[in-house]
Amino acid sequence: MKVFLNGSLVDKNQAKISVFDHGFLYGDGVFEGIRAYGSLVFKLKEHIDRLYESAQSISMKIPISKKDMAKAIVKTLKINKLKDGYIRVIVSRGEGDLGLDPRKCKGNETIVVITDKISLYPKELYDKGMDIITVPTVRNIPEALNPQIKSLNYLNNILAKIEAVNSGYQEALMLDHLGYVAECTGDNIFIVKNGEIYTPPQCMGILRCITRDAVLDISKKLKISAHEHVLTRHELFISQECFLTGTAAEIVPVIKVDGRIVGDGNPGKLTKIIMKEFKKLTKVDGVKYTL
Ligand code: PXG
Repeated sequence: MKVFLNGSLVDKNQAKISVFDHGFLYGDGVFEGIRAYGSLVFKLKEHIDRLYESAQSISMKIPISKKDMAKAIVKTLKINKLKDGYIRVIVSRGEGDLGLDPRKCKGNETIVVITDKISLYPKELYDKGMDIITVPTVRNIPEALNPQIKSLNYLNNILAKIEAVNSGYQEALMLDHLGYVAECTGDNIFIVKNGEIYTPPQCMGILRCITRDAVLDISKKLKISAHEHVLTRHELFISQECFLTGTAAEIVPVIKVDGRIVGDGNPGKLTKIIMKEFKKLTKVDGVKYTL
């Protein structure tokens, strides 16, 4: 497997970065997780735009243009002969010294693109549905570290994941500091009530998510009313359907929240329709390449 590292395609075992890289030392950097489906990089423009926005927000200049970033991603997929796969783009502040000051990195940003196959959850969860649990760790407050920055510092989400796993669950529901529903550790949450869809608004301290936006577009196309609305756990407990969305996760039905059975305990009707429509979208909405 080859990895794109600062302009060169190098063997996975040779793809090394400095221990003084501030991404490693401090989590000072940004990343994206993208998927390719049948030689099409799904929503590539949206992912690249979000990557550059995250960088802008942390005052880091990505030293290549968006166009060259897109080329680097496609090139890495091609050299690894991947038609379907996951793409991880990482841009860190680069090599500096010990000490937080980003000026010490002198514009040495490190750019890495890794591609590989992934499946986030076991296949049967997509057929049978998932059981999730609310964890004590709340989502970062926007005033401290805005969750809209897809930064290399994912400890907030990892702590929540640890709590879910320790309790025997695959995924954690995270609330915001006020107790409202925010998102899961790597996916967004939706519910269905009386044939309408609800998801927490972006201002609730969640990442601006690409699969979430795609699901909102799908509901518009299918003329299903969709609302970005503040949600409490109570709304989740009394919902008729629930599902999670994310690039890595895709769309996963949820059948239990904190021990409360959602709907009839099976993946919901609208959830299944949206899963089908999403699959269709992944075949058309993106940047095509040939191997
Ligand atoms: N919420 C969070 C906190 C995320 O990190 C999503 C939702 C879904 O967003 P998209 O835009 O993908 O629909 C994410 C997605 C990884 C990795 O290792 C990336 C994410 C989550 C988990 C792992 O690449 N990001």
